[in-house]
Amino acid sequence: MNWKRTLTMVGTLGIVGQALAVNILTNPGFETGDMTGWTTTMFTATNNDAHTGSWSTIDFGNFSVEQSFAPVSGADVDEVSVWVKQPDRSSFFFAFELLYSDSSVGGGGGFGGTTTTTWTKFDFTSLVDTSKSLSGIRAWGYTSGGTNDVTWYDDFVVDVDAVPEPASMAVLGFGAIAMLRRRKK
Ligand SMILES: [Ca+2]
Repeated sequence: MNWKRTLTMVGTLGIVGQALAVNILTNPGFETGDMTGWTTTMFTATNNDAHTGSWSTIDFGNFSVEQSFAPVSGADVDEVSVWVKQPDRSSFFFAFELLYSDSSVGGGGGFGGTTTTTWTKFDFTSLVDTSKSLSGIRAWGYTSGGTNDVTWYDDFVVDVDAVPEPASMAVLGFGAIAMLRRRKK
């Protein structure tokens, strides 16, 4: 090991640390071909349409699909989003809930957009309460008295900062330098 190599390593680790955000959801795009990881009464996996891959989830009516996970600090959440299609409507109408470890529920419904016949991304990151721990998400279909009331979802995302974070990587880097200094003596 020499100084140049060590500094290069520290620099590389810093960049990697910043880029590491991991989707913590199980089966977020339903590519298992079933509802593995999800809790739902009426949503089913289908390969009739998908945003990416071959599979998505679909329901007819006002039912929910949810996934719970080990609580993560809201401050560490980089993105919460999903792709939606509601082809029977002229504007989107669904609810998306953020489930916290203290049993409170955030998020909301009545989202805009007029391209209901194409897959559209909705991002809920700004709704995440950074003072709480997020432990699940829940998305809803709708009922408006129509014939189908179809809601499709695909590619759910709950991106969370992976550990170690950039700050702790920097500490590790300084630790390595300190160790080298000690060795040189
Ligand atoms: Ca998919």
